[in-house]
Amino acid sequence: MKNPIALWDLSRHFRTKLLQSAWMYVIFPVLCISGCQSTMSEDIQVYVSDFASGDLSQISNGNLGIFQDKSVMGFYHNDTVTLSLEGLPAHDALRITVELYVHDSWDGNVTGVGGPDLWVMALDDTEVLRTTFSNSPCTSSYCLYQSFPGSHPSFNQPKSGATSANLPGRCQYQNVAGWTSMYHITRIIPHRGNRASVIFWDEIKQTNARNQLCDESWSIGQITVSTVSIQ
Ligand SMILES: [Ca+2]
Repeated sequence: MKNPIALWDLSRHFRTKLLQSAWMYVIFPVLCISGCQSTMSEDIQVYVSDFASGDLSQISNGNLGIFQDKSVMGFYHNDTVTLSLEGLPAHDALRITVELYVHDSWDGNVTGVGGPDLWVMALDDTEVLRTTFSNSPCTSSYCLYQSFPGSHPSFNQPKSGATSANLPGRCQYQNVAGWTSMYHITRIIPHRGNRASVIFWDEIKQTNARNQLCDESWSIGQITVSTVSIQ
C-alpha cells in the first residue's frame, strides 16, 4: 500500500502545477486578449543580496559561509530557510531568482539510503519547485539521474541545466573538481498582497553517512526578488 502522505504530497504537487499552468496559459492570455495591450513588466526590485554584507535580518535560519572565496548563505542539510518580505508595492506576481550551489555527493532520484535528494522552493503556502539534483558521474551502465530542470519525478542527466558543472566539492570531495554544481533558478509566480515568504528547504537523504552535512549540502550565492505587474 502506498504511503498516504506521499500521495497527499503528490496531489499537492499536481495542484500547484495546475494553478501555475492555469495562470501562464489561460488566465494571463485571457487578460491579454481582453485588454489587447496587456504586457507583463518587471517593476521594482524588492530584495537582492549576495550575502557579502553579512546582513541576514530578513532571513530565518540564515548562516553565512564562504565557498570559493565568495560569501554564500549556507551550508545546509535537512534545513529550511525563509526570506520574509514586507511592505511590497502593488503587483500581480513576483519574480524570484536564486543562485543555488549543490555541494558534494547528491544522488538525484535514487531511492533507498541515498535518496531521493530533493530541494524545494515555495512562495507562502505554495510549492513552486520540487526537484532533485545529482553530482554523480555517469558510466555506460550506471547513472543517478536528477529531475532538474524538471519537477520530481522526471529524469535528466546529472547537472542538467547547471550554470557551472565543474566546481570543486566543499567537504566530502573538498577541492575535487566536479563535485559542486551551480544553478540559476528563476520563477515568476502569481502573487498579490504586501507580504510574502520565500522558503527554501531540502529533503536530502544519506542515512549511511557519518557526517551528512559533509556528505551532501547546499548553499545560496544570491537571491533577487522583483515585483511584476500586468499593464
Ligand atoms: Ca543522498
